[in-house]
Amino acid sequence: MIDKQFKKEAFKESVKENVKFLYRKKLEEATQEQIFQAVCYTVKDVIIDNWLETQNAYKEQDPKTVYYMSMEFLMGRALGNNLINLTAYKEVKEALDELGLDLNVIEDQEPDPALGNGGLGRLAACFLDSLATLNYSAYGCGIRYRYGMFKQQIKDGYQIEVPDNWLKNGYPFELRRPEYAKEVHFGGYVDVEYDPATGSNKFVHKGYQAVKAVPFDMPIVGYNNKIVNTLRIWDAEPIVDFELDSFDKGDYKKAVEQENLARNIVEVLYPNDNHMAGKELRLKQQYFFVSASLQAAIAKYKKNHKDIMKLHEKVTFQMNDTHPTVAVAELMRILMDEEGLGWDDAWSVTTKCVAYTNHTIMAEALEKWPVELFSRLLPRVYQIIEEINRRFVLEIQEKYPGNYDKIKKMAILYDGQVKMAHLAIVAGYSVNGVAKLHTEILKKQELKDFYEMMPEKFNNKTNGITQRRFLLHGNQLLADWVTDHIGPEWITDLSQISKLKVYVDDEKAQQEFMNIKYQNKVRLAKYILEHNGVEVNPRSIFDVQVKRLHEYKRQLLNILHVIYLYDQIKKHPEMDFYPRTFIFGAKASAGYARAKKIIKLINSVADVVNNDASIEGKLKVVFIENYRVSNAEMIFAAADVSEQISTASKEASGTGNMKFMLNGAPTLGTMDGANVEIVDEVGKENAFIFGLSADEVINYENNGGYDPRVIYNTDDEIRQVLTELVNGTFSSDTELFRDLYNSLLNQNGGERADQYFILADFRSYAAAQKKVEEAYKDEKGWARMAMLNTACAGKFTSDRTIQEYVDDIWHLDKVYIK
Ligand code: 26Y
Repeated sequence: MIDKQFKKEAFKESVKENVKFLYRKKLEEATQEQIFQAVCYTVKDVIIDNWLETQNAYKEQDPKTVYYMSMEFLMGRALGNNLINLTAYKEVKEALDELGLDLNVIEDQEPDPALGNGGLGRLAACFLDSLATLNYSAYGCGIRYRYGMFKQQIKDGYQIEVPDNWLKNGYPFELRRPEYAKEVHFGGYVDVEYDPATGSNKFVHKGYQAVKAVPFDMPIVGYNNKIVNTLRIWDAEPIVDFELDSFDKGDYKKAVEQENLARNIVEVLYPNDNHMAGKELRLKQQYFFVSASLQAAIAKYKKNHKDIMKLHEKVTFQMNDTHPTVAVAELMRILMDEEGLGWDDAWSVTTKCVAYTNHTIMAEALEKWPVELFSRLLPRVYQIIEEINRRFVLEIQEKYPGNYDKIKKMAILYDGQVKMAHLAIVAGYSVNGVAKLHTEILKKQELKDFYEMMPEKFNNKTNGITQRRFLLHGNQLLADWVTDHIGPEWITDLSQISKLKVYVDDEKAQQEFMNIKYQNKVRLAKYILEHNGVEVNPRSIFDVQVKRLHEYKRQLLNILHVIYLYDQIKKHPEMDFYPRTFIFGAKASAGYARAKKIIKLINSVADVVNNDASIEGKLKVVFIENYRVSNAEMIFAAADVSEQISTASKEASGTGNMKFMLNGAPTLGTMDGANVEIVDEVGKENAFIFGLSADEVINYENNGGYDPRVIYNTDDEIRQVLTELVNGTFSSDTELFRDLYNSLLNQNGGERADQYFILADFRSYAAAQKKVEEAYKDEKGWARMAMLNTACAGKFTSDRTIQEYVDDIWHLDKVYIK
């Protein structure tokens, strides 16, 4: 099904027209960036028609709609993905070829819209793709940050953060919708006024600062189904224009403040992943987009529905972690103060409309706001939270009379803090974790008291990824090969991919599969040479760890093991060693000193190892600068080994693990997050599992930790590796890595020695790595294992995840476009 606009001749004409129209140039005179814009406008033209039709169909069929509320949408580039989902990629590629243009080069002109940090933001993006593809009415609701995730440069081995001005040249796929602007209010105070109309008191918010929220819509194209949904991201504008003469002095000051407030609110994405900083501006961002989104959703509902008490029949709000949880109180406020409902009615509607997804058990990621800050910034909303809390505490007391410990552990307001997770759980009609193990840990540990009190709310939704971006677009060679063998159904029904299992022992298929992997490795090697100046051998094992840098993800374990291998090769030059390339990619939060030190260590080890001629290129270490969605697609396609080595119990799910698996890279990992389910699907003989279990880790933690010094004192090789951190092997400054060294051996304040169990797992990791090497030497065995990973990845499509959300939580209706 090819839209008529994608007939080659028409397409070529349209691109030329757009270049002329936009830039007053002929095609030959245009820059690649200008051609990119022109191509996007041609594509957008097709999308707009489908977008209109979809929204008309929604109006007619009136399906229930999910609003996916998220501070982050890590979309990645849209052009290639849109062409893929319009099933026009190949035609457009050929048409551009005929114009002497290279689609890859044009795609490379697009900035990565990086309005997210990592897993949580990318999950939101995959969900939008699946919702549209599965014919569900959905909005993504977020913030149009002027600056997304920073660009990472590596200078002298250190991370430098460079602002990401992604809107610099204008983003061709967005649409400004000023007619849907909403006002959002901050600060001020609440007055109680007698309302003669109702004969009761009402609460009036006064003396606030106002900001105008202006939506920008981005099209979310479903795969081959004409559906186009909307990602609505909000920009902030000042409400008052500067008409100086119309202001007295007080208003002038206020006007300046409102102008500044608007300018600051959407300025930048906080680059913290799994770490709460507690900044006032962050709470402003949260309330800003939540309030605007709720107002818009309710206005839309009211256009063709009279009874606000039935809101939940047409609308559901999914809160992506606690970041948008102020939605609970804001919805209550709108229902009471603007729609005139009483408390009980408003609560009844709210608790049928909001649901909450938890993405982490890391204590430092839990959002808690000081009451002082919260009540000053959002006085009316805070008042409502107080009342929600008062009623909930009564419920606790009724259920557990005299048990004050329960109140301490579960209250929303406690110790001068607003606990956002508690608010989300109390109001949410569903609370879900993101992998089986994670949900079990929530129920048995982190949220135990809540689970005991309201078990019916808790459920699991194991994460997934979209195969359209991470196989069809990212690995076109493999995608074509899969389609040649089992047909194209896998594109919208990934369970079909299990049909590849019949080929895993077929030698021809094995060779083709591994040959594709080789070509993808050559492509990555070229990228590495261009971007890092390092030559890597595509015949070596590509062992890859790409993800945010965090201590719990244990990049440090990986690099310490590289040092260990280096020592081994130096000590036993004659030893059998299969060439290995260790590839890292990771951004560290700007303020996370230890994470940044780990980046420096990786680069320092790379410098020494890559330049040591005596090891004859057996070992290479590469740190890929500025890891992001666009280069991720290429990296997954080229990986032989997927490093998923978090301390068991710490990684809620992981989604990179699924992308590697789909692209035929076996997992080297701990029994953590979704790794557990990957092993369930592929079999543990087709993965390399090591390390403490989640239970063991939790057990140690509940009993005072463990003593890494015992290992240090008894294992000479481990001691040698650690010593090299501080003896000048990797830096002439022997103090440079002292903090890393100390973190592994010494308790520091409240922080235990080696709190992420790196030494505890080291030997088991090294043994698993040895098994990887042995397995890789067996070419056929490896090909079989790699193919099985692809063939068993069916469960990990976000289409499956979304269908589970629909069946168990959202209950949406399918809509078809004629
Ligand atoms: C509080 C704030 C600073 C904050 C900001 C970002 C807290 C957390 C985050 C991001 C969390 C995140 O990305 N979590 C990841 O979510 C993925 C999708 O569910 C999981 O696969 C992954 O294990 C989890 O770490």
